[in-house]
Amino acid sequence: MKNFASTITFKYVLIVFTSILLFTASTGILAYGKKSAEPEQSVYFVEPADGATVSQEFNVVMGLKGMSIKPAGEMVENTGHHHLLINEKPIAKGEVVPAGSPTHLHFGKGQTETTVTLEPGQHTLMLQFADGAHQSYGETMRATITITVE
Ligand SMILES: [Cu+2]
Repeated sequence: MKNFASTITFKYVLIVFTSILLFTASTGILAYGKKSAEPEQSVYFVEPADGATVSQEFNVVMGLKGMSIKPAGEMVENTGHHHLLINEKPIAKGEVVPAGSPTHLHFGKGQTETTVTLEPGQHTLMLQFADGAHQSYGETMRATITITVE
């Protein structure tokens, strides 16, 4: 009788334990899936890669997801153009990306590629997408990398 009872108890504990394990695992997988989901709208560097070492003259290829490119001047929702900020601070959402600055490059014609020449050393490159009036879309449409120029 004692053995029978302990067998039942053991089975019960096993079932409860397995259930908890499965539940934890499934919620864990769900939470992980949510966390790793990429934002629907973003900009990114196709080239160069973060941490890359490049020669003084190098190509920059700008990627865009979830919005479309439109030359500057026209204000259409979810459209805009790229900006490349070299060793600059981020531009807050709604603020205008400065014009006529050698470190704030506008791609107002809708370009997605450019060639940059920099002095040797470490540099920060920041992509900032902005609307037809050059107003920053803020952090969600920004990407930053660090490169070494040799
Ligand atoms: Cu602009």
